[in-house]
Amino acid sequence: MSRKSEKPEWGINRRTVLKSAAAASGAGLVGVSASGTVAADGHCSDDCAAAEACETEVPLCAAQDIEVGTVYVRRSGEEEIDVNYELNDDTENDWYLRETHLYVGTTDPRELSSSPGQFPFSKEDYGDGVTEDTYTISFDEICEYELGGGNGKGGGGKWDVGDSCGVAEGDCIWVAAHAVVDEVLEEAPYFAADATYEAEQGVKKNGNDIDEDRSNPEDALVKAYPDGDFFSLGFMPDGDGGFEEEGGWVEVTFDCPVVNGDGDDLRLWEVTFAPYPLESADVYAWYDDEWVYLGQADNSGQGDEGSPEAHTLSTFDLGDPADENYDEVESTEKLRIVDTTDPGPHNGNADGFDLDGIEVLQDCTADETAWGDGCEGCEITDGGNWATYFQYSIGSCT
Ligand SMILES: [Ca+2]
Ligand SMILES: [Ca+2]
Ligand SMILES: [Ca+2]
Repeated sequence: MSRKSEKPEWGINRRTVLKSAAAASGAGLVGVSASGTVAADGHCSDDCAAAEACETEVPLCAAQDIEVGTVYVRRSGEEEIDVNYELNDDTENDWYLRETHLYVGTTDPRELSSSPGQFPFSKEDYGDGVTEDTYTISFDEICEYELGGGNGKGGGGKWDVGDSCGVAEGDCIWVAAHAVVDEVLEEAPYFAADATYEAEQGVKKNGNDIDEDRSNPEDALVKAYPDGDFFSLGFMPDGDGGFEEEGGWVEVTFDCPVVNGDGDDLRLWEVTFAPYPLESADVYAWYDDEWVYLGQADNSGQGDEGSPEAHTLSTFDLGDPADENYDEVESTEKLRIVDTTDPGPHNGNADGFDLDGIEVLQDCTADETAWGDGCEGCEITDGGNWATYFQYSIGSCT
């Protein structure tokens, strides 16, 4: 259904659009933006008072007051329109579309509800996020809606297609353009420099205190060796001349929760001078009010992945949704690393797993809700959930 390519005469040049829109409706124009398109000021009035136009645009607003992009509605063919979400392209703001839900219809959405989940068009499969997306909607897909079962207006009632579908040139349609957008606050990989921590350090195998330059848990956060220090977990005396199975530990609380993204999500950097007996630690992620075991970190992965020779690396995945054993750790804000080194093969000075850095392998992002014309536009429900709409009158474009 590649309608677009069949009708090259409908290709939109914004300057041309402006001219034709102005010629068609003269003084009816409500506002003209610098980019040469018809701005949608006034498009929420009941009589669709704004100019008929090939194209109209409204700002896409996140969190009610952050302009993150633009929503364009344009006639893109003899019997179709495009609704185009376009995020701002600048280095200050690094926003991505995660989901979009779109209402285009002939019924005033105020008679329905503000539930984006009920909108007739939606996409939730943008993967790692996109900065632009377009819905192409034919005139016969633009319908009346009525509120069906559920809790009624504003309360999650279901939207049913009404008696008629189809619009024509000159008709006024209602648009509610919702999106979930996120901003990359910190790009992966990065070290957990801003994490807070708690720790209980063990002792050396010979029972002595661990060296002072290996005893600050803050040194476990950012990989620094050989230019900085690390934290040795140590062995925990059992009071009976031996050691507990679990030794010293550190718990870190991330500034930004670590999400379970594609592939591995966390990497621990440890310091060992090869050759050396095995040192190990169990690693747990906090999720849903409990610790979920992620696996064992150890000092066997030396020199992997371009690390300096004294570093050993262990990577962890918060889980693969495709794996039937998946524990469903969607994200975690805390990590617990507890020593499990067997003291047996070690000499008396051994002090267990030497944690030098906790590296996050997924971007730190912040989700926001966004609406077309959301900054100052017209709300669907008075005093209800924030949700806005605007109107578009299908212009002649010739
Ligand atoms: Ca993962
Ligand atoms: Ca070590
Ligand atoms: Ca360190």
